[in-house]
Amino acid sequence: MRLFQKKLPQSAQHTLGKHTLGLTAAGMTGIICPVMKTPVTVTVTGAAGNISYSLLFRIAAGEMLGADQPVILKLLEITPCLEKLQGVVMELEDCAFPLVKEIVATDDPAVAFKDADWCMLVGSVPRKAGMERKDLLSINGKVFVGQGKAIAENAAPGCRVFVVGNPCNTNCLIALHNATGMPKENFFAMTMLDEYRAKAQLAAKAGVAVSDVTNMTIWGNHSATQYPDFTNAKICGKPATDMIADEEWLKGEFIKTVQQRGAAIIKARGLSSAASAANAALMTVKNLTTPTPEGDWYSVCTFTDGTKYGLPAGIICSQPTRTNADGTYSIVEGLPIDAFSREKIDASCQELLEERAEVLG
Ligand code: NAX
Repeated sequence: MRLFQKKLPQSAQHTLGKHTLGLTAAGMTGIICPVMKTPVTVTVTGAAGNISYSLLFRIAAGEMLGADQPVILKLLEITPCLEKLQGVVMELEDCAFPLVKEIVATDDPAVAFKDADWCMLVGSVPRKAGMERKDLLSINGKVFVGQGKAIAENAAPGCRVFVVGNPCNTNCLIALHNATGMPKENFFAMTMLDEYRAKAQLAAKAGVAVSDVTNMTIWGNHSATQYPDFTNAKICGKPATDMIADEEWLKGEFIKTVQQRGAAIIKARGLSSAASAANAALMTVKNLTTPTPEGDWYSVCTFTDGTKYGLPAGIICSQPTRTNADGTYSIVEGLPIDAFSREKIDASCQELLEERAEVLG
């Protein structure tokens, strides 16, 4: 195990704290520095990868947990990538982010997850040519078994786990099953990028700003079977289907574009989505920690109990979600599901059940 750790000296922390609060000359003017919040520990896996190269700097800048929230960053990588990770740590240091109180970089999950409040599981082994989906599930399954156990054994009470690394729904389910003693409600997987992709497509088609598109649900799996639900989406507060009369486009090209957007980006860029994925990861945590505006919701994958929308129990499935004033979250209930939507949602859930069957045991 190799580990490098940078803890800012007390005096530096003090100075940085004053910068955060905009009190640069407090000592000279006699202004008393307000007490800083207790740092939140954020663990990020796959920390030397593409998504993390955007994600870490935005967390450090306060864009995820707030501009007044200090953070301790714990970064996990596999041993061959530790040198690359050291370079990322050096760049983080060179940003002199006032909110960053400590950076730990390691290849030991027990060290990385120690006292973690948020575990952002970005790292996973990518699918290579000739690899079947079940091969990928099996390789990553082992990673998420180990990480689930290490989180349960080391993380802070109430820690929340958010999986980005693909296949993220099933990786999340594996971590959840191995994190003995942790509440199932504390496990999430990402479909926020798909939600944003869907909103952008609807906005472009309707000729409105993307912020005018609300109530967008991604149902099911973060895969090509996901269903972006235009039937319950709104544009400028009205049903999207009233604002976009082209039903053929909604049922065809729209869904396909959202489902295939990741592949289209790989084709165009030669690399998979990174900055947009980091943005979506950041916004998911922000949504989960901030009360949701009245009347709206967001998409995130959570553990199903089998009582809502006919979704099978025991999978990690994307659903319309709201964060309550007390910090808990609820699934939005009572949305109408027409026959077209039913078929799409069931197909994606079926895929999740198949993935679960493949990794059982
Ligand atoms: P990269 O390959 O650039 O980085 C992944 C990093 O994870 C590598 O540095 C690797 O060394 C590290 N890693 C592998 N196994 C690890 C382990 N056991 N512990 C710690 N680190 C480990 O991929 P990147 O572009 O950053 O994408 C990361 C993951 O996000 C991929 O699985 C990707 O498929 C997934 N995505 C998920 C999305 C979503 O919406 N849920 C969208 C974007 C992205 O495709």
